[in-house]
Amino acid sequence: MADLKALANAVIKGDQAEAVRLTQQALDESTAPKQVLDEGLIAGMNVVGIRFKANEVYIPEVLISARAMKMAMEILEPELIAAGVDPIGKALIGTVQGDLHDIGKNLVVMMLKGAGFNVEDAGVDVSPDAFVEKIKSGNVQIVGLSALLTTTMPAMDKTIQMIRESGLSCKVMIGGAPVTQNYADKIGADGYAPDAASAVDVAKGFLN
Ligand code: B1M
Repeated sequence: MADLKALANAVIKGDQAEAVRLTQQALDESTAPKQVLDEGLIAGMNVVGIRFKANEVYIPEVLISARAMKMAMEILEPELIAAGVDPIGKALIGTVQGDLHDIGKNLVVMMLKGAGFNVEDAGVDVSPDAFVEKIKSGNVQIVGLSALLTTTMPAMDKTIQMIRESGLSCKVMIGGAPVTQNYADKIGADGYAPDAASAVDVAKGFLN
């Protein structure tokens, strides 16, 4: 019987080799891919998210866990697709125009993937036009904008304006060190998250 608790623990500990081995073992034993995802990988990343929010673990540990999950996902993803398992939502995340900081944005991408979202990473220095184009072509429900510079925060405002003017119905959340809930309210963002784990809560809230 596949040990999905051990798989969750491997993700929590960031043990790549063990996460990959246990994922393969579960699949070899014909465990449903969705069960491997939910009770193994996502369960593990959930714990990491909770501990990160509580300051019990820090960014390096989160990155190591996310990497273990990513490696295991490489084996699991084709099986999930073959089994027709749908992601819980589609998100597009990028760092806004003029801004090259991507460490926080990458964490948000990883945590959302860990929570079962299909995430397109738009990269850095993404113009408002490029965001709109990607939303249109990608059937995106949730857009995440990251900014680390006070000078690039106005690009969030511009991007949201352009999304609204284009009549797109996606929800927009924003985040990044200089960003606040007040700023999110001011520019009409649908949500603000102070960290990557909270970004998952905000994104899930959009689906309800
Ligand atoms: Co830059 N930089 N940097 N930098 N840099 C800061 C941000 C700065 C505070 C340093 C300082 O002066 N004390 C300062 C900004 C000042 C300001 O505007 N308030 C600054 C500056 C000025 C600059 C340059 C202008 C420097 C120069 O060239 N003169 C330049 C700008 C380049 C550009 O973007 N156009 C620049 C360049 C760089 C590097 C390229 C060298 C490098 C970036 C490398 C990279 O990202 N690949 C860099 C770095 C590393 C930093 C610091 C040291 C670290 C940022 C970081 O990665 N933090 C930073 C100082 C600092 O913060 N101590 C600094 C860790 C990361 C996990 O945190 O991104 O905040 P953070 O993400 C958090 C949350 O904010 C949240 O979740 C994450 C954690 O859970 N979050 C979201 C982030 N995005 C989110 C999106 C969401 C939700 C939550 O929803 C969508």
